[in-house]
Amino acid sequence: MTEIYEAIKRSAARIKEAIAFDDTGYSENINSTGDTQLKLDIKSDLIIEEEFAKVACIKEIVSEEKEGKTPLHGDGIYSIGYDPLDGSSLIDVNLSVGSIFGIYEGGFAGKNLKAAVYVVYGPRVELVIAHENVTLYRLNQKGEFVLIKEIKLGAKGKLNAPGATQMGWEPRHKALIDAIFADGYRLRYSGGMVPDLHQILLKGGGLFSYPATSDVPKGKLRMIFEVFPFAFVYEKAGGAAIDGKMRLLDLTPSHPHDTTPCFFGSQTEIERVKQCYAK
Ligand code: P6P
Repeated sequence: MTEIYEAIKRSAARIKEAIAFDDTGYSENINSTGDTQLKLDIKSDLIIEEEFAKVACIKEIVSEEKEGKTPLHGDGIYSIGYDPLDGSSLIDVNLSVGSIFGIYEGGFAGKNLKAAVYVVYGPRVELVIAHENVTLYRLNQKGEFVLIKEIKLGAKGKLNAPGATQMGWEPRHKALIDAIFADGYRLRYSGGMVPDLHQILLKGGGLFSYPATSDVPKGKLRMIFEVFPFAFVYEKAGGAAIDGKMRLLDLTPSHPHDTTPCFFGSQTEIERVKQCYAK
């Protein structure tokens, strides 16, 4: 697993440079989700694939930017699902974006996730590794990721990150979000999953939601590349992650790009979601 973490660190340092200085324009390509790819999406994906190709324990990879799986090493044991540059459309307004990695053994089901890693490209570049626990690293002037601290979620937080188009929310979802704000929670939502979830983790807790809506009845966020890795991070940090009823890591996608409604948060907030969606 260490070799995988080192490949991710090398990729992060290269992607940081690309974000800072490369062209942020659109390519001619459309990805499997139907998004027009930024040149940076393609470059970030190529960087990660190049670095993972050097790691013998990786059997296959699947990227949000590609339709299917890419085999790497026949004797490898790990399958990696990743989103190379999540929220990349925020780069041209200079907001933080991220890379997300799920490290699976035995296929891309939530139950097979063995570790999760994400990188935040913000005012500073930070990297979080979730294995037995959740640990924060920061890129220093020498290009090294140095250990900062372990991350733990409080039982109850203060931040609320309500995703998706509000006019598409179910009435019970709108009532839940309104009630949480009525309890004094602060709105923290940038439209970038990585910085939004990172902020809740570092600020002690709260709720991030991307529910089923009338326009995306199965949610927008992808199970393998986005949802499962962050569900793993939140659970290892002492929080919880559900689809409204079920634990997210108990789900199995039928297609690599399957999406699901998702709620990540401290235990108290997730209990409120369960009560809301039990009705
Ligand atoms: P909305 C970015 O495009 C992304 O995939 C996630 O990073 C983010 O959480 C979500 O979409 C934002 O979606 O519909 O709230 O703008």
